[in-house]
Amino acid sequence: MPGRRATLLAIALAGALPIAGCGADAAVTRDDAGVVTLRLDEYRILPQRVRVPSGRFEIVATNRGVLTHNVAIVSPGRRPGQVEVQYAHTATAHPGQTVRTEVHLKPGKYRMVCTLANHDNLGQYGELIVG
Ligand SMILES: [Cu+2]
Repeated sequence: MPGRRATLLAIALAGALPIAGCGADAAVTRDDAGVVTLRLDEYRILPQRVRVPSGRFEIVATNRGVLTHNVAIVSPGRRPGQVEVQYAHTATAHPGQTVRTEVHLKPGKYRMVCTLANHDNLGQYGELIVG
């Protein structure tokens, strides 16, 4: 069955390719210079799932929205009233601005959130997987 072989090859190739944007799998989005580039708008952090190798990296976030936004890296498992550990955060980015912060995290799962107003509750968050 030649068709079956081609299908299996296509599946293997799809699995090997990094997926940009908010696909089902977290993409490796750190470039060779150790920079993770994010896009902010109402009310999203894109890509929504980011996977990076452990170690130091830099988050560079550009605000493409019409409101101000930022990005903070916080501990996972947020519940109402629970205090989160904040590992890093950018300055506030006005529309069109790019802000950055350096991060050095142990392997694990973290949340990326906008800490302004109730943007997190409106969906402006993502998942960061380190290691
Ligand atoms: Cu925001």
